[in-house]
Amino acid sequence: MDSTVRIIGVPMDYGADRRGVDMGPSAIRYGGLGTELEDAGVEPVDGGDLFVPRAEERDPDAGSPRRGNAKFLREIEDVCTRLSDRVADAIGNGEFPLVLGGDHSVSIGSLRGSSRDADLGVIWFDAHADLNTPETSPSGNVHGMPLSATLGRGMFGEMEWANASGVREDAIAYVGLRSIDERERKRVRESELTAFTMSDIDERGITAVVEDALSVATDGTDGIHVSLDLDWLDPTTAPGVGTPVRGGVTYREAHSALETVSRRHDADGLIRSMDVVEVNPILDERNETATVAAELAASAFGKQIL
Ligand code: 6HN
Ligand code: MN
Ligand code: MN
Ligand code: MN
Repeated sequence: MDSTVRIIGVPMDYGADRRGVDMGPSAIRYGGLGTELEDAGVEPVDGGDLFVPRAEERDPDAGSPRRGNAKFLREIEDVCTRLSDRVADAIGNGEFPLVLGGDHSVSIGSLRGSSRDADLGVIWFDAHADLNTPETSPSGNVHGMPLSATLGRGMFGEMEWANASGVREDAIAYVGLRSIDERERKRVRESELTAFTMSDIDERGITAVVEDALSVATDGTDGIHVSLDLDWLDPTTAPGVGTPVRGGVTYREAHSALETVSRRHDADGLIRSMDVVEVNPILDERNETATVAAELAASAFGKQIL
């Protein structure tokens, strides 16, 4: 794959309780992202980080009560609106935006930007479904809501900045789910979302599952967004995340999954954008999770062993 990868750091932790995920972009860079991408044969261009005001100066409930349970919605709106412009501009310039989180609420901006001029399929590598709304969320943390925001579900229906009209429910595929809230489970079941759980990976193997997910996300779309939440991996491999869940994919399975994405990209050129989120350096061990994040991004861009 020969192209320019535009790195966009988003040091935001407004969407998560465990403070520290705002240091993710820096840690992923220290984890070797630049050289990893060069090894993958792409040209990284680092556009630096978006400005994100410190959470200490802000009131988590400034958006309440009309906006339900969701915390820091105004701040997230501001950051995601600017991010969506950056992502759309990069694509407009023929570049490939690689967004470094930050907590998973940054995907609201990535998806809106990437789907501005396209019908977009989505692959969501995550332990969680991220399908809560301000009404259903048990935590009030927006990182558990980005897909509902994108689809305009619940109160998000009134929030133009969050919605991505170019993303259809039936073009979204989860890979690796294993922690779903009760009301999310109902939503997933009643929806047209495709959900591959860890059990599917156990039974069928990672490659077959990712190939099916790619088929869903490429069906009738102009391209794909890949969202990689590091808590998708098992905490033994990726301990530096705010919401770890036992029983995730191994180091090898994760690489194999992203290599499968890359092969499909080489064949069809369909991957438009990617985000790598939820790396929390405070909870990490010797920057291991950030290093894995950098390596997995490189695998998605075609880094080969031989
Ligand atoms: N993430 N379902 C839980 C919640 O608070 O809504 C956890 C969400 C985790 C979100 O890891 O991106
Ligand atoms: Mn997530
Ligand atoms: Mn998660
Ligand atoms: Mn369909």
